[in-house]
Amino acid sequence: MLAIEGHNVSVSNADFVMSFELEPLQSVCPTELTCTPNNNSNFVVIRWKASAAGPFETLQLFRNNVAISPGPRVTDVAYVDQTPVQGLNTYRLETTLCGSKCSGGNAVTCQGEITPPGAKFHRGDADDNGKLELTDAVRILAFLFTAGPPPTCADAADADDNGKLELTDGVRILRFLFQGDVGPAPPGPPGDGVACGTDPTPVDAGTDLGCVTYTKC
Ligand SMILES: [Ca+2]
Ligand SMILES: [Ca+2]
Ligand SMILES: [Ca+2]
Repeated sequence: MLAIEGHNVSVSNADFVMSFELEPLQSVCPTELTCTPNNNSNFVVIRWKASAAGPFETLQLFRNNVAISPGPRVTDVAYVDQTPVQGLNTYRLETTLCGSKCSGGNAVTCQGEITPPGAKFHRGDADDNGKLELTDAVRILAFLFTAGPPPTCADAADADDNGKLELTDGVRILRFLFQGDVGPAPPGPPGDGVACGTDPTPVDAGTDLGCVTYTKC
């Protein structure tokens, strides 16, 4: 209830106008946290969007539940983690703004995976079935040209080991299968007793695509 006290008897209700203005509440938490691992150089780029309600009062980034120190500043919207662990890295961003803490279920999280070095695979087996077949070329071409699922072991799909997934990788497999041309690069394709191996052009050469999952070794 609003009461106005005074002695001016000439003032009536009509002399007062009361108006209301509603403003939408803005989230005080960061949003859109993303992690992008770089397997060539073993770092993870973490990005987020700040609150439109203003700069955070505190901001702490965690990796696998351990606070990163020194971490990003309160005004930052990105951070490069130069020392991620091999395997899965789970990042959590906790902040406070206007007295509200964005932690626990309100914190934003994301995951980035750094490929363990030295993962073994068969070159050319893009669909990870332990055989080199037409389907491997199809898997590569479908990924490149029809938005098919990516090969789980990119190094296996990189048939010519040039550090890129391209049309030439599918073509190399097809020519090997049907024309007897030179086969997939070392460690070589499955079959004929060829053993699994690691990528001979590894991380240090800057041409490693990584091999998240290869199950047939
Ligand atoms: Ca295959
Ligand atoms: Ca290639
Ligand atoms: Ca390579």
